[in-house]
Amino acid sequence: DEKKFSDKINIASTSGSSRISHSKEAIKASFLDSLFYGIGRVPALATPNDRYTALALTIRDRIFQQFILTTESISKQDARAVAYLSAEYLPGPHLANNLLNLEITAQTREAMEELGIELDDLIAIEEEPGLGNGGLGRLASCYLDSLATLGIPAIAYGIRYEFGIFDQVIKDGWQVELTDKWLHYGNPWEVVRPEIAYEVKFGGRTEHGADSNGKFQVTWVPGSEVKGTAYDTPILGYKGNGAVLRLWRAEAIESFDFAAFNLGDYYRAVEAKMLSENITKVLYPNDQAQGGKELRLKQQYFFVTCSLQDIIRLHLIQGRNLERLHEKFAIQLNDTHPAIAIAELMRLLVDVHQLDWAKAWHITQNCFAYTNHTLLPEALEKWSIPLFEKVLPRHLEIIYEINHRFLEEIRHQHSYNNAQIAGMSIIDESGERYIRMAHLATIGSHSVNGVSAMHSELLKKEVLHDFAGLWPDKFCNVTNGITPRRFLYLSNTPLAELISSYIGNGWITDLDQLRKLEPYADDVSFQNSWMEIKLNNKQHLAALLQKQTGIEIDPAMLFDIQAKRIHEYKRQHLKVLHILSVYLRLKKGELINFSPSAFIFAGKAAPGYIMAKLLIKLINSVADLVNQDTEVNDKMKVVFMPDFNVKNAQNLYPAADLSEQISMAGMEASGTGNMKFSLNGALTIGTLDGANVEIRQEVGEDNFFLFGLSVEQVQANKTAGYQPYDIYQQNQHLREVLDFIVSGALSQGDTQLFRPLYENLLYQDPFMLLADYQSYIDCQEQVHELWREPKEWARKSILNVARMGKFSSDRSIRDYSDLIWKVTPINKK
Ligand code: RUG
Repeated sequence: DEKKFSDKINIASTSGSSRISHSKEAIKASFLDSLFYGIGRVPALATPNDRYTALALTIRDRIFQQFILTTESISKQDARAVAYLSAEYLPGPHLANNLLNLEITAQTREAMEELGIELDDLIAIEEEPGLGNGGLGRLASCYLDSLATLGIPAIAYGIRYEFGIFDQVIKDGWQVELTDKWLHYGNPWEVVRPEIAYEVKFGGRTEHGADSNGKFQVTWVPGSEVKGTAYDTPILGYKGNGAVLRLWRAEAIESFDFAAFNLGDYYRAVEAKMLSENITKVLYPNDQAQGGKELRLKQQYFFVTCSLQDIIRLHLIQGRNLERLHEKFAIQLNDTHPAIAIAELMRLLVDVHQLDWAKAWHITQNCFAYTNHTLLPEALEKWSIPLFEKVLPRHLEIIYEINHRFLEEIRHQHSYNNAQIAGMSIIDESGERYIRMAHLATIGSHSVNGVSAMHSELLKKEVLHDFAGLWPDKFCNVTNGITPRRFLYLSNTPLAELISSYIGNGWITDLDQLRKLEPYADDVSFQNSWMEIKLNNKQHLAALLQKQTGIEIDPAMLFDIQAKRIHEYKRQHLKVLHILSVYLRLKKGELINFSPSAFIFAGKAAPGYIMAKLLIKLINSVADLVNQDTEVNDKMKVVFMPDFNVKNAQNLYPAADLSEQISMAGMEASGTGNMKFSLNGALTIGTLDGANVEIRQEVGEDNFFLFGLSVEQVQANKTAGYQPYDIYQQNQHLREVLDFIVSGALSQGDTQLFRPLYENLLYQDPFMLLADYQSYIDCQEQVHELWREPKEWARKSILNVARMGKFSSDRSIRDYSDLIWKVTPINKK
């Protein structure tokens, strides 16, 4: 009898029991229990992975202990909760972060030592879940960390991809993709919930008619069905509270294939199972251009319907009225990837739960809020109508109805003209017909936000201009943020400890407190400790890079790092032009004052993005030339760190002197790497793009290296008919650099290899590298001037960190909570 069972248990006293204490002895005992009884291993036969798994299970128990307490408080307080819908997450390795959040790293290290095990060896073997492409997925994970830390009731929904983002290796200078292995040795952090599973329909047709009571009813007769099963990973916040990451895995519905099975067609039955499981097989590896792929649409719908069915179950299970769903849940759409949720919630409310349209629409609009992450036209998701109709016929009808009602409203109540109406319609009818997912998300949400001040303004001016005119109050900005726990405390512990020894450790949960460092910016002894830690971090990175690439770099060099997805708009090739300009000038005996520099790159290119892959080849070709040239290689080195992921990133940020944020103005929605570098004391060289603008405002103009055209100047240049070839002709130095790329010197005499890149720059240059070239080169001279004054450099580095408070994801989550979700933290007793 369930009720009796739950009545008998006092959660608070049970989970506080000494059985699961945080002492060294208890950790040791739990570790051995997990090894023996959790995975059935004796120490003599235990592999490193067994030891890792046993420790992970030991820590997981302690996370659940906190987690159960949070869940109890949430259900008692009946607080409004956030449901975060994101097709991508990049949590990074869990073990070390969980130890930090539980504050048990020291005793766990000792416990392991007493058993003859090095904690760092176990931390090193963890394969991270690469369930995202880059910034968008990592942002979702930072937000989950902050939601948990702040104690805001939250559940994050996503997809349990069997294969996440590919592993990148470099062969002969080229990127080669290998399949991701994150589930290869199991995943001790997750718990499968076979009873939390929902049916998901695809395809087929709809039937319109009266039901047995004469009520008009639409029935969706699907072509196929699969089941989505929940896999939960508890996410612990700093010091205690928890949130859950619930990922859906697609499975076959067994009964569905009985017909085939009974006919003796065993293979067809198994094939159907295989096809079902395909839905969550692999993450699509493009970070910007998406769409057009049937499986991708299926993935999106699959995780959205499972999540919404789950939200409705959680709501009803407590005896609440469905008409008040929006009072209980704030549902955030992370980009348009989950935007089909608008139509799906309408379907669930109207077709399944029989609410009338107006009520359902009220609930839907008040539940959803939409975050836009890009202005790039090719990244704005749209689905061709025939494809969409094939996969989701009922949703197409619902979208038509939403659109019809919306267009009627703007035509009659707001007197919009035909051109405006066509521009705002959910259906793009300018050529082949498409569904514009950003329009659906905007119309179906009560709030739309961009991810930096500048991006939010551009969103209102450009992509969603007419909507912003219609509903000015719907639009707001929430500047992105990063978690200081993982990206300072965990990955740069020596710096974190130095900071705490001067200003206390309040900054860990209140990043604005870093301001207290300002008075020490001129303190020589503080500066020395600061720079000594940086040097140690650089030594550590240099050792890692040597292991990964064989390239040796001197830790005393200026570490100049660009780490992010490889994309033309991010302009890794502008950095290459700078490197080549230095190289050519050093060869001519110029630049006598040049401070030795290590130019470090990291980032993955989408497998189908030819130009981005050629860029990687170019970087590695430059590296080969420079690193082997004894005339210059004590002055400069070039390294491409393979396989940029959270784990590798945690080694890069703490070791950077200079952070490269050099995208063309107006292109980067926000960027978050810019924040991670700066929080670790790197100075930024950057354009006025995305969150760079706000970083510069915060750290002060004098502590930021600014170059390049502004958004307005970019626009003006375009309008005037930008001619990159003229710049090439006028700037002799630039001409030498560009011509060098196709001279064959980088490619064993092959003058064709890099020609596509060269010609693109000379004749199109869509991201205006040539226009920004001289300004960038001049700005780099300023960087080197400052580097020659170590005390000034240290001062600015300290001020950068001291002024980063705004960029904590805790601040972002508070903004979302106050402006959009109207949620408050729970009180934990
Ligand atoms: O490109 C953007 C970054 O500027 C931003 O910082 C990040 C998080 O908001 O999202 C990135 N992004 C945008 N990733 N995918 C998209 C388009 O779907």
